[in-house]
Amino acid sequence: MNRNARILLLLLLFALPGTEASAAPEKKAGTITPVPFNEVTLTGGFWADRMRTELDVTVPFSVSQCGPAVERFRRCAAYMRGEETELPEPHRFISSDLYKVMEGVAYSLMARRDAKLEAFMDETIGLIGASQQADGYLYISHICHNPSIPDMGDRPYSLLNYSHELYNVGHLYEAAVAYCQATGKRSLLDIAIRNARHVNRVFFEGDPDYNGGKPVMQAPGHEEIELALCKLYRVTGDRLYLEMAKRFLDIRGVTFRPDGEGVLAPSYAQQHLPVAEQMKPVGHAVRAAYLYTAMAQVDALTGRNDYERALRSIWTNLVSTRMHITGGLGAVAGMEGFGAEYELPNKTAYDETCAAVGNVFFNQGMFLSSGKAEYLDVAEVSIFNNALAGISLSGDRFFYVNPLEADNEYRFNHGAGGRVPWFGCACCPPNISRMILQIPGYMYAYDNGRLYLTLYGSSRTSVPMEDSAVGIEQRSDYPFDGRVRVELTPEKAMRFGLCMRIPTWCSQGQFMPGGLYTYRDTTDEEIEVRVNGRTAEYRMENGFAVIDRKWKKGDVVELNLPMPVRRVRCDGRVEENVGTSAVTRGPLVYCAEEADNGTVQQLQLGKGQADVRTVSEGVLQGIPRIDLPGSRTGEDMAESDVTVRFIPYYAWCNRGDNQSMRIWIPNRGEHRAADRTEETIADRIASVQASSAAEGTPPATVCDGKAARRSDEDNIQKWVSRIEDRTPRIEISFDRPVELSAISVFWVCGRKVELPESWSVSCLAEGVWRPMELYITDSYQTQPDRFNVVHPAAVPLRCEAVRIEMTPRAERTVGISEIRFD
Ligand code: FUB
Ligand code: ZN
Repeated sequence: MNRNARILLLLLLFALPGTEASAAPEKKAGTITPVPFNEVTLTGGFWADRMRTELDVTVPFSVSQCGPAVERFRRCAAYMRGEETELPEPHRFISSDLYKVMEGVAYSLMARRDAKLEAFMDETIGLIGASQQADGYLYISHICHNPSIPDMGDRPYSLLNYSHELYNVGHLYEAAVAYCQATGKRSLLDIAIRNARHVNRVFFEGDPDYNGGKPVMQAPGHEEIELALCKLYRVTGDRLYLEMAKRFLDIRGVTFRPDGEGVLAPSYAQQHLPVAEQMKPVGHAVRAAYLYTAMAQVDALTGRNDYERALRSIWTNLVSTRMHITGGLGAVAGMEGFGAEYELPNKTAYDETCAAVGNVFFNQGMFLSSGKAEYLDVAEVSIFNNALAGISLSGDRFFYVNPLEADNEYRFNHGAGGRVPWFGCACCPPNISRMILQIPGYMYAYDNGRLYLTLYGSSRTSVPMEDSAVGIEQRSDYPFDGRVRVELTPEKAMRFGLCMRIPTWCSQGQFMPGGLYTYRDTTDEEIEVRVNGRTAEYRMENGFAVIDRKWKKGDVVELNLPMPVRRVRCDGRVEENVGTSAVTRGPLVYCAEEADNGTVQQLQLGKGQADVRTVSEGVLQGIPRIDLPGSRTGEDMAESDVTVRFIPYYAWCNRGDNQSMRIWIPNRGEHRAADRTEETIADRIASVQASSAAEGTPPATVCDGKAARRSDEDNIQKWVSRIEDRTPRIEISFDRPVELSAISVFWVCGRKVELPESWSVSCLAEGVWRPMELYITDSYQTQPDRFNVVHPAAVPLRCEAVRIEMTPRAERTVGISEIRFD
């Protein structure tokens, strides 16, 4: 189909374009329409570079990782045809990762046609369609009658809190909308619509084939379908989907409340209260962010304010007590979620990439329904820091976990201590990828008589204004440079308000809204606004500098947002950061990394001038780095003057793994409360016993605080089982009960010693040994050269002793260099 035919088809399909194509018949007053990302052309600078990497590397790479997920559909389709086939292994949500990759592929096709990628899409859609039941149901493990019953229930929708059935199809809807927009092909959209109608029947009307014909009326454990239904509504104009989204929101915490602990706790999946009554963020951060996004969208689309109070209260609590300076949500590992107020650890911070992406969606939704720039300020911080850190500069290595400090010991990122190509649970890579592809859609927006510049960067677009349009050509090196030049080309001279976002970071003495991160220093550099070369009058409204005038072709607006280097102080209630500073410049958070500084835990930050220069070579080429005066305290406690070099946080760990890195650096000469030596779990170990021990390998070495760097190092301190011991175990007792949130094991391998076939952990609590229930995304890994980390399902886990049981490979022993407790 040629471009014109496609455009015509799209116009017929979708009445009005929004961030996705939009046909919303009604809008809440004040609701703002974004210019869709496929109508904004990136013309250079930061985002054009990232987009190139996306299209050249990330999208094809992600497709190459989808083999197992596609294969499951191939087998399911064969099963549906009644062919003899090996059944797909049960998996709760690997299909959703594939759908997210497909969504990204669709966006990439809007930017650049690619016959190979389109063929991948069409073939995969064929398999998905052939896997779907005639009634619209789509979840491989139940269709193939081989569910893992503890995870999925014994029949469809019987374990909704855990199965992810509706989470998967939510991502399917998003992919379907995107592919139809990209190509005009309805194949995936038809599958999605068939499924959505089926879900409506089963959940809200009653279908004789499900739940004995009674409407299920239960909200899913992992939100996603709600926001996806909003999308489906926007593109089809069919109000049913909006009504479904609202019903799923309104039954949440009402018709069903789990009463367990950990992942089954009522608050874990935001089911503790009706959503309109939830005033603080709780539970799993990705779920929460998707929920809040959907609430903002449903309010906007229904023209109601049902959730406004809750959302404002949740948002305020987030930004003032529970958000890392990187825009990260879900500080607590193990539960992947929100901890207590001001519980914002650095090294053990979880801050899942998906949660940062969800934070962007949520804040974008809040801006669109309120017109307030402060939401974009948070979205921007989240994009440029936590979210972008989730993907390597090369575009094919990823972080799931985004700590604010790394040393060579704590192996964050699910035990890797660095970036990895993909994950067993691969929610994050396609999430950050699809977000980057949509970035142009965050740049411009409009409503009656107003044109908003929301995220700066070199780009070109045309914005509908009244009954005509305004062409815009923007040039800017943002976020590296705060100068923005905009040339307007209205079709005819017309009056409207040009609204330019003035970010919190350059206008309010703090880095972002909420008061958690205030500047230590002041600056007298001022924001400048010029029109056609002359200083212009503007008024501030909702965080935007508004210039109201009659605009004509060729008018040029220049905005200068000064970007001095700023030192940031964290609210004193975040204990770890007392006596430290972070360094920011514009919306970017900077960090010190080992590649430039040696071990960064030895550094202190001094006072004095910053030197900002653009890196001229290597992988960081083109990125401004910052040098600041500081000192190093060596192992002998002697202090020497040094220059501390900082790079943007998003760019860390691109020069080798296992780098030490730090955002919050102790201030030189200041006493740090957090430096007090606190008792650790390791200090409470009373005994270490093993079922056997090879000569010269005493069990106690596994808790001596010294881990090997490589599993096959010959002369490391280790414990090794004896060959005749076929059920080796090691038991660690504590002098009094401890609270565990993670257990990490560093395996040894060598000549006779091999990584175990399998292993497991049991805990002694109140005198009873029980197998430790693992957190959902965890499994007992046996990776060499790194800590293999497992988290209990409910954290913290209180216990008196821990037992690790291992199954050695045939004719081999097992060995451990170190076991660590957090
Ligand atoms: O449960 C699906 C996804 O896996 C979540 O969004 C992530 O946090 C991870 O738990
Ligand atoms: Zn994720």
